[in-house]
Amino acid sequence: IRTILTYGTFDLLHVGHVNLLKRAKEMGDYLIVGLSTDDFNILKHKQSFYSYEDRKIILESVRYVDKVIPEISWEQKREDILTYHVDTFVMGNDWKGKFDALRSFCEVVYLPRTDGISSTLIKDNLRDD
Ligand code: C2G
Repeated sequence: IRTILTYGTFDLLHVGHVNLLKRAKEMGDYLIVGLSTDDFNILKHKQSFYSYEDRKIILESVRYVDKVIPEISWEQKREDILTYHVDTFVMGNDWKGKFDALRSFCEVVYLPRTDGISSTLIKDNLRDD
């Protein structure tokens, strides 16, 4: 079976995330998501609204997702690819080129982002001030 791997914070799950997960799953049979922990979010200078536990529960409810693992460092991708025998590593194209070094371990694919939606946009528009 073809195993696909992707990473992200996936906060305030929205259609941009779902489109990415859907297209990633369509590239194989089994989709693993490396979900950024709250601590790793700090390293990414990101603050998520939902905790890791809640983001994990929400992600595991998505029909395209088969397994969720914690993303705790920038360096774990290589070992995750080897551990899970990953065939294809997928990210949105805001990361285009950033993970090309992984091409020696598996296929690397950058998919177009979904325009007009982001967790930040949602948060900014919900603010009532
Ligand atoms: N995404 C998308 N369209 C959007 C928003 C997000 O396709 N409108 C994609 C991103 O490109 C990414 C995935 O959805 O592939 C998850 O988005 P984030 O949670 O913002 O991921 P990010 O914080 O970029 O984490 O080690 C990699 C990092 O953990 C990536």
